[in-house]
Amino acid sequence: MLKTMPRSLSSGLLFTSFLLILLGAIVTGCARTSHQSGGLASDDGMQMTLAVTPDPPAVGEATLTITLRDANGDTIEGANLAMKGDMSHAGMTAVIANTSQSNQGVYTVPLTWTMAGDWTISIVATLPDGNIVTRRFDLTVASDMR
Ligand SMILES: [Cu+2]
Repeated sequence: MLKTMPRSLSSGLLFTSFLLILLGAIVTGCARTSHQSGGLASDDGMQMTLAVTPDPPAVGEATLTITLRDANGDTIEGANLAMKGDMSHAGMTAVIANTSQSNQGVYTVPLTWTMAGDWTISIVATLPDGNIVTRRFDLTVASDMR
């Protein structure tokens, strides 16, 4: 059937299909990200949850508590976590934190919210076996009213 179409039309259809597939991938990716805060397992089977104190977050010092579990629900010790907090606007300096200190799979690390607004926290965990688990968490930081 494609053979009977003019060349430009068939390549146009191919390109449209490609765009649709790409769009589908992006939408799926976003949907997956939005579930991360609930600590659901992703494709890799690993579970990473993030808790922030104080909660709700406000400008100033904070503590991130990250829990790592494998596909069996067992806690993962000995991982190295690299965290990056960023906002979507231009000129923002990202906040960086690292830790490899954990207690039964629970990692805590201090961090300072430098600005009120919507933040994205990217966490890259390098597991003892060399596997890497990456998650993103979105949260909103309030201005400090204390
Ligand atoms: Cu900012």
